[in-house]
Order: sequence, then C-alpha cells, then structure tokens
Amino acid sequence: MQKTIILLFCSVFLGYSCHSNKTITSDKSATKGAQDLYKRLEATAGKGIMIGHQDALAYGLGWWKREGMCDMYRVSGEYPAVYGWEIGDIHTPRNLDSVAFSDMKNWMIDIHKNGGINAISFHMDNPVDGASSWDTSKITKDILPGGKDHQKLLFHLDLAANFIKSIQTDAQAVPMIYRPFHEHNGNWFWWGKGNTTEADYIALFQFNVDYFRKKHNIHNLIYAFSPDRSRMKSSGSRTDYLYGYPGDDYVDLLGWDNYMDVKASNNDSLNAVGIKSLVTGLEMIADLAAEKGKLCALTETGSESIKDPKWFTQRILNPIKASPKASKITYVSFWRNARESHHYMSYPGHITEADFKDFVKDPMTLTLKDIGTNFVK
Ligand code: BMA
Repeated sequence: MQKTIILLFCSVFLGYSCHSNKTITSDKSATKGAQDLYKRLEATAGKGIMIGHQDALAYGLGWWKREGMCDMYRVSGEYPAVYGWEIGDIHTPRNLDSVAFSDMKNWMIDIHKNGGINAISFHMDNPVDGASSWDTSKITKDILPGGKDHQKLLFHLDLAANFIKSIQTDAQAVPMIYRPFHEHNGNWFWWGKGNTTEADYIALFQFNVDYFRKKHNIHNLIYAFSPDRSRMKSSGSRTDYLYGYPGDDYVDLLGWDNYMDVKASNNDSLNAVGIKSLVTGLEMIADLAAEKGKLCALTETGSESIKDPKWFTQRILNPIKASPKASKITYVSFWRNARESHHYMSYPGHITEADFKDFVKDPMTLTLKDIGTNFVK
C-alpha cells in the first residue's frame, strides 16, 4: 500500500485530526495557510518523517538548474517533501551559493503548488561591514534598536521580508518555515556564542520576529530555533539546548542541527556514540516540544561526502525509528549537494545509492508523493 494511502486512512480514521487541533500559538494573526502548514507537520509526528533537502531543485552533482532535476529524484524516483532554501546575500541577485533569487522564488511557488514545504535559512552577512556571516566581529549590540548600526540590520531584514512577501499563489502569501540566526551556540557566526551575549542574541531573534510581524505584516511563517549539537556538552541537556531560546512567543518549531560528527572510538565502525547522542538529543527535544506545544525537526543533518554506504538507514533511519519519542520529529533535512567533497544527499553512482532507495521506500519516510503531488506528472 502506498504511504499516501496509509496517511490518508490514518488521518480520517485514526485521529490525525485530533492531533491537528494544535495551532501556531506564537502569533495570534497567523494566516490560515500557516496554520494549515503547522497542522500538516503536526499530523505526521510519530507516524512519518518528511525528507528534506537543501537546494534540491537548484543544483546537484554534475548539473545546475535543469527542469525537474533533483539528486534525490535521480536516485529514488521521488522528490523531497521539505525544500531548504538559503537567503544569505539577499542584497544581491544571487544568494551566497549562486542561486538566483528569481529562480528560488519560482521554485518555492511551484513546490507549494505541488504540496511540498519550503524552509528558509538565512546566513545574514555581517550588516555592519558587509563581510560574511562567518565574520565574527562583535556587532550584535550595535545593530539592535538604539545601536549605532541599527539601520544596517533593517536593510537586510527589509530585503528578506520583501522576498518572503513576494512568494505568493492566488495573491496569498505562501506559508513556510523561517529559520534565522541558526547554530547560535557555536562560535562561527557573528551572532554565535562568544561573539555576542545570550541576551543580545535573544533580542536579535525577537527583533527579527517582531519586525516581520509588526512592520511588514508577515504572518505566514513558522519560526524555527536551531542550535547545533557539536557545542552542547551533552546532547540530552535541556539547559544546553535552550541557550539563547527567544521564548515561546517567538518560536513554533524546535529544530536541531546535528551533523553526526561525534568522534567514534577506533573499532566502532557504526559510531554507536554518535547514534546514541542523536537519539538522546531528539528525545529531549521531542519531550520539550510536547510540553511547549511546538513542532520539532532535525533541521540540518548529513555526513559530508557520506563515506558509509548504509549511512541513511543505519545511522539515521533505524535509530530514530527504534525510539517512539525521537520518531516525533516532523522532518529530517539533509544539507546541500554542492560537489563531491561537499554533499550530503545521495546521487547516481554514489556508494549510498542502494541504501538511500531503501531509506525512501521505508514506510516511515515521507516524500513529496506522500504529502503532496509530484513534479513529474
Ligand atoms: C555551509 C556550506 C557553504 C554554504 C553555506 C550556506 O554549510 O555549505 O558552502 O555557502 O552553508 O549555504
């Protein structure tokens, strides 16, 4: 039986609709589209995990911008359910990875029309001197309200807001996930720990949300918070996870970036420590999300160039499936397929091809076909 049919059956007869009573609580003016998207994500929690991929339609190994092309599709015959997009360099025609914003906009609209889900991340340049988001100058205080460079923050936020508002179908704003200032517990971005105080980080996140809502009247976003595993002393620690948490009125989805980079002991080829750390962290986040009435997801993951042929089933899927709590995450999103030395999704000819097909075939994983339609009719 197709997974789609199972989900439809479940939604009608097994009370998905009960689960779906949850709504976005952070924004009383959330659009119906945003509420519906929230409910769709919520409805699958514990029953299926949507597969996501960054820049899935923009490029992959050996190709750039070809209609209908997508590495996940080339390997498995299925498209992702969740599509990650990056809006860093929003003040130029192309993002920091050379994807034209005009193309991104068209893809986002097309994805929405086909029932897929868009998720934006934002490697915002250092607004003060125009250097990249990896510039670690201590500038956060200066760009907050009252700071000497506040206008420079507004410049980037206005551009981001206008881009988001331009993504419409039938004159309605397309609902999407927005994940700003991610991995803030690491020290590699200007908004990261050590480069800004926790209080200023929180003020920045909150300012962004308030500015979008009040100044730009944007109410179609599901806001995601996403610390990085590598800078948590213990992946199961709530205190570590909640460093910089802006509050329940500013967050709808508890995310987590985990690149499975816990060091394995010499003779542990599967890296049981890394797997345990993944599951422990997801269980903690799922509990927290349930208490707060929020969604949860593995917002970024992958293993650079994927050296283990069974990585997708052995290191991600099976460990998550074995934990009813960790299985509550709504999606797992793999980072971009830039080149052989920097890719996180399988592609034709890669050692993970057979395993990735199994990963996609598993009843637990959900693709575009399971949640929407498909690009190839
Ligand atoms: C990083 C790398 C970079 C990229 C950035 C933003 O993790 O993939 O090459 O520019 O994300 O997408």
